[in-house]
Amino acid sequence: VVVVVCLFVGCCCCCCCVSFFSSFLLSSSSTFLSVPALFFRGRREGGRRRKGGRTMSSTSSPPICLFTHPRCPYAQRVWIALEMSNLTFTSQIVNLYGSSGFTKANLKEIEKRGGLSPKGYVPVIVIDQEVVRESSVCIERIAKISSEVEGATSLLPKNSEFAEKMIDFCNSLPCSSSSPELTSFLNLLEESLNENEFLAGDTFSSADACILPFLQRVESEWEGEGRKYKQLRKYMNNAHNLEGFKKTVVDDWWWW
Ligand SMILES: N[C@@H](CCC(=O)N[C@@H](CS)C(=O)NCC(=O)O)C(=O)O
Repeated sequence: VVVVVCLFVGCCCCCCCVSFFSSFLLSSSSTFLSVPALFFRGRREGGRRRKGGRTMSSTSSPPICLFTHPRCPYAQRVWIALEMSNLTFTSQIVNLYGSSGFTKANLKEIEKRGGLSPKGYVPVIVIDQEVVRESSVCIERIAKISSEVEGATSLLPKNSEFAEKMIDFCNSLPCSSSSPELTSFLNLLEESLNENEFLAGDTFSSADACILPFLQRVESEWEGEGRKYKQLRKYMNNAHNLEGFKKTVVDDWWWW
């Protein structure tokens, strides 16, 4: 009798539980379904997958305008970065030392509008409403944008610490086609190129964009150097075949 009563009570409890949970599931099914639905919607619309599996946001490119002069190595840095990143941009040549066309005074107006004290030096980039100057700062901004925009080629360096060190070193080089500082700079690059195809890793990065205009200005100095700078020579040969660099090389350039 006890066994029968227990079985009867147990069955009643199970039925109650099943009916309670099934009614709860039905009444709140939209909540249960909406969590994964939201999760997948966010992933599909807000992100794209990188090769390595990391998700990155895919924004559209902001309007970018480069204020430049084709002979300036600092402006060339930014031009190379924009070309190599495949970002869409417009450019305006600044007549730095004359009074016709778009002049230094016009550039200063742009800087003032962006809240900067006017200097009238190129390069300057305007990203949406934001005015940015100093070539290495511009390059850093472009590299970040290139890593976020759908369809752009990321210029973020694999070895960011080395890239930063090399860019700082390049920025502090004395203005001369031969100096002890330049020699140690070139030796460091040569060493890095023994390991990597590009200056700061196995892909073209902000470091290449920053340093190429300077290498281009001194590479003819290596002609009589015998077997020296073997990797650098190879690197420069490859660089001269890159469309994004080729476009920026002019016959008549300024030193830095
Ligand atoms: N440190 C600056 C240097 C820029 C610079 O020196 N630009 C030169 C042309 S290559 C310039 O605009 N000079 C204007 C002038 O001399 O009045 C950068 O990296 O952007």
